[in-house]
Amino acid sequence: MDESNLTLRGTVVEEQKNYYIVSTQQNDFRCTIKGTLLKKQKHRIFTGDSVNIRIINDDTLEGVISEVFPRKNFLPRPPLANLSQVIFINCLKHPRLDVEAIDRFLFSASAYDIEAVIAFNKIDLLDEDELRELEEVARYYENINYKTIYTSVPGNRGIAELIDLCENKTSAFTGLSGVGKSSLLSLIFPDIEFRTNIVSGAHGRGTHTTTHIQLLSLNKNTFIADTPGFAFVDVPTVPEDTVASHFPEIENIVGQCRFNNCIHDSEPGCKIIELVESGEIAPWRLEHYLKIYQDMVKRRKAYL
Ligand SMILES: Nc1nc2c(ncn2[C@@H]2O[C@H](COP(=O)(O)OP(=O)(O)O)[C@@H](O)[C@H]2O)c(=O)[nH]1
Ligand SMILES: [Mg+2]
Ligand SMILES: [Zn+2]
Repeated sequence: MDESNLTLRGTVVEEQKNYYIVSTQQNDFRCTIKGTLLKKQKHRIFTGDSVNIRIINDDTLEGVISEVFPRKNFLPRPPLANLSQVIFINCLKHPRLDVEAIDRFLFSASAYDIEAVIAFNKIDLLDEDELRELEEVARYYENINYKTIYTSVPGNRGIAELIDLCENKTSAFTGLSGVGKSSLLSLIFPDIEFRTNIVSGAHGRGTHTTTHIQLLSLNKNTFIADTPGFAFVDVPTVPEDTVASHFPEIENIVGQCRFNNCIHDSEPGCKIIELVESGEIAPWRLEHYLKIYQDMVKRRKAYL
């Protein structure tokens, strides 16, 4: 068959065994990779990659990926390229809110250079006191410039705002198992069936059912990925002296401690410890920063 000269720009939305699905402004095409590109590119092509494809057959919607554009960012686990943002779904109850998971997520997103949003789902389960407790946590993160959003699947609360937030972007929904990722996606994509988890057991945890990574298109410019429960459980390795730069409220007062190599552990004249004592910095934030810091020291020493 003759190859046409038509080239289209598109986004890889799914990786299959022997081909990729590429979404363009016109159609989705089933694409292989151009041989010379395969040899030239040491790295693979991933879901989220921005590519040019040459149309092989406009009727059967087949093409060949002829060019891969440089990535803006890359999330390794699960592999996703060019994310505009990651939305970390949480809830206060069922499962219980885990601020350490939030802080590890925020650190990772920052280290990967991906915008982070914190969503609090299942607000229908909360009484007034619990809602106030949640708002207090949310306000802390808002004050250090993170975007937060409240949602609940029953009653469709916050769903329009969530969709708005995703418009014209590539987003990944992530979060611990059972927080409601699949349920929220079902509301956004009513025609697609998502398997939802039953939260079970004493720890209120379910098991994740998402195994295949795929970008779902809300429209030609809006893509959303569901990610398995393990996404963001591991933090990436960075030099230990850069860990603080991923904690905005610590980064913000860098240079104000007595010692310029202060790691904000127990040094005298530490401004961060002072701000924790006066209630301006949350104790759990310093604790999670230090935990990641020590982890990075340990990782570096393991390589020596
Ligand atoms: N009450 C309440 N239950 C929810 C909400 N969202 C999800 N669920 C329930 O929580 C459980 C886990 O949801 P699922 O979407 O599978 O979570 P995932 O593991 O993050 O994909 C299911 O039983 C859902 O019906 C919500 O906003 N409110
Ligand atoms: Mg799920
Ligand atoms: Zn300090």
